[in-house]
Amino acid sequence: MRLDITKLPMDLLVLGGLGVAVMATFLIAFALTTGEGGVEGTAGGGGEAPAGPPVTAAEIRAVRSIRFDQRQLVIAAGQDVTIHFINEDPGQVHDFTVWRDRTTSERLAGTNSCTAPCDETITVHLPAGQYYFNCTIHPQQMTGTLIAQ
Ligand SMILES: [Cu+2]
Repeated sequence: MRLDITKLPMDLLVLGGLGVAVMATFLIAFALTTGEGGVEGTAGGGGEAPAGPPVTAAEIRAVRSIRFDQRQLVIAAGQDVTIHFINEDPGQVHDFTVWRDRTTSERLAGTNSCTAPCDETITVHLPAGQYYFNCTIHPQQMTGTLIAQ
């Protein structure tokens, strides 16, 4: 009887400790997720690229009105990467074109242009570095940086 009484609080303590640990993990994971969301929201300021596994399948959207949903796209370097371009800017013609740099003298890859709603897919294979992308229909309004790392 006495043994049971002393044992019970110990078990509860252990369980409680585990519960707190699980809760803490949850909170940390949540905080990290929220933090990343915030960074994405302010993308365009440039700077450090988000860490994580190499991105071999990226997605970028043309959205209302006449803009890309991202100013910076980070992909894996030195391997095939599929870029899925989704045009959801109603009635507008767009494409997604990758250039060596912002002089747009050397075109590296690009989708066909299409009128929303539509989508196109290309595969790129780029050495590590910083590149430039735009929509050739709206080369001033729709631009961004492509980072292969
Ligand atoms: Cu465009």
